[in-house]
Amino acid sequence: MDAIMSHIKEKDPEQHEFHQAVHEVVESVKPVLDRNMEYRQQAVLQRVTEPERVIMFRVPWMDDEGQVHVNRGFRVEMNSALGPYKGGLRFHASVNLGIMKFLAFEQVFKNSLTTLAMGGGKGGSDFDPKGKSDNEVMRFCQSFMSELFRHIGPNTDVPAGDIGVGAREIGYLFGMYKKLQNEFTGVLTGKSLAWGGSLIRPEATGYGTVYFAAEMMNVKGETLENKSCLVSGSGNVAQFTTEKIIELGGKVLTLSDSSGYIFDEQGIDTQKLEFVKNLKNIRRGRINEYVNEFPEAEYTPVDPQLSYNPLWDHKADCAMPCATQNEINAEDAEHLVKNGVHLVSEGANMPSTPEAVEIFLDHKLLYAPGKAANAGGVAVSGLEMAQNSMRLSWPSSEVDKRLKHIMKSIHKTCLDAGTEYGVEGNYVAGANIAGFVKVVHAMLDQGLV
Ligand code: NDP
Ligand code: 2IT
Repeated sequence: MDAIMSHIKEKDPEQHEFHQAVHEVVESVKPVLDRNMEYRQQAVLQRVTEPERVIMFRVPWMDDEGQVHVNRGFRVEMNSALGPYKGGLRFHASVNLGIMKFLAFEQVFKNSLTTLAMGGGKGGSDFDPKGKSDNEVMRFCQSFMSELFRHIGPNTDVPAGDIGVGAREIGYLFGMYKKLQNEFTGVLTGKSLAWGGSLIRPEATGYGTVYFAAEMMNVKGETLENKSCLVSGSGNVAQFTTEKIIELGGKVLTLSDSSGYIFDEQGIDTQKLEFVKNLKNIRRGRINEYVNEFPEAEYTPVDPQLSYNPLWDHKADCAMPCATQNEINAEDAEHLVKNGVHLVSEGANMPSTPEAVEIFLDHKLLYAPGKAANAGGVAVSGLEMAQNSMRLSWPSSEVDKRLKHIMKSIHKTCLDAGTEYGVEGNYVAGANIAGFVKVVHAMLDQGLV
């Protein structure tokens, strides 16, 4: 195990997020390797940590003033043992190869847990959509797809959204793919309803994160009713996490963006959430505008001098981080524990640092890692692919029923794997083991390819 980690670090010393994600999985699956001595000879760890293919390309585009810009595009096709590569595209200034590889790596095991036939991949660009006009975003998406189209396809690689890629971007990307390929197919998920999208896909990640939390509570004979929750982010995942918590009788106290966070002691109700959706999805504004509309709430801007995020320092029952990686550090985790939080369900990918995770596990919190808790999004993407193949669409009640069923089954799979390998109640180890075992079996069945 140590040899694997040092090999990966030596090869790509700057890919810290990738090292972090691999380290966690390698730690969890030690007992699996101990039970299956042939895995060493088969070099399964080396094989799952090396992407099958990495595509990196230039994305030139012109802004509204005629100025040309160049961004870098990526698609990491990590593992196709269980199906076509599947995973989102992220447009954010921080995107680099290490972040793409960590996300693609997590995606492999997450997709494995969904029970659907999907391999894992991830892509994106260091393009920053903030402050760009619709036309600039369209030209960027078209340029991005003019290279990506030759690498993807409904049975090869099926991208979707992630940070900075929502319905608008998926529309522009799909339009360009269709033009270049002269084919109308389900090559992307998260499409609009009128042209191949699935009902409940926009809601799925957030809803699934809350369904998973409800399952964990159920084991302890609890429900989300009257529970107060700290939610971070204010994008797709945060909005629908909030919506489902409200529906189940809980109370959401916070939302954030990269500039700061709002704290609303009275709770963000349906009407306030509608304001946030309009603010973020249509007007593309900042979360601080919330307090102009609802003066009972407080806004706190990000203070770069602080070593912790004050959002996590409020009394509450639950925390659902829905913004980005490593947004909860050890100090934040200590604050959560001190404030009475006893459940953490991750809507974002790898939002807790390894030190924070250790604190959650030491204090026996109900802690669900992103690859289990946020799998509802990609699961409904899988259902969108199924509907596209059949050229029909299911009603929302049907998709939601399947989503609930999938989240319930992921929860059980994690618990069962934990029990089987002597780490009862540890959802991190459970998710990693169950996700890994299925992928490795498929890889070994398919020979050395
Ligand atoms: P959105 O772009 O819709 O929203 C992202 C939110 O997180 C925004 O509020 C954004 O603030 C904030 N944010 C992003 N980057 C940072 C940063 N570096 N520091 C602080 N805040 C940040 O993305 P999603 O809601 O789709 O994604 C949120 C998380 O959920 C990500 O980790 C993503 O990988 C994960 N996820 C998403 C799925 C999906 O289906 N969309 C599925 C599974 C996981 P700002 O506006 O200031 O950038
Ligand atoms: O991280 C994720 O699971 C996503 N961004 C969704 C991927 C997908 O293919 O729907």
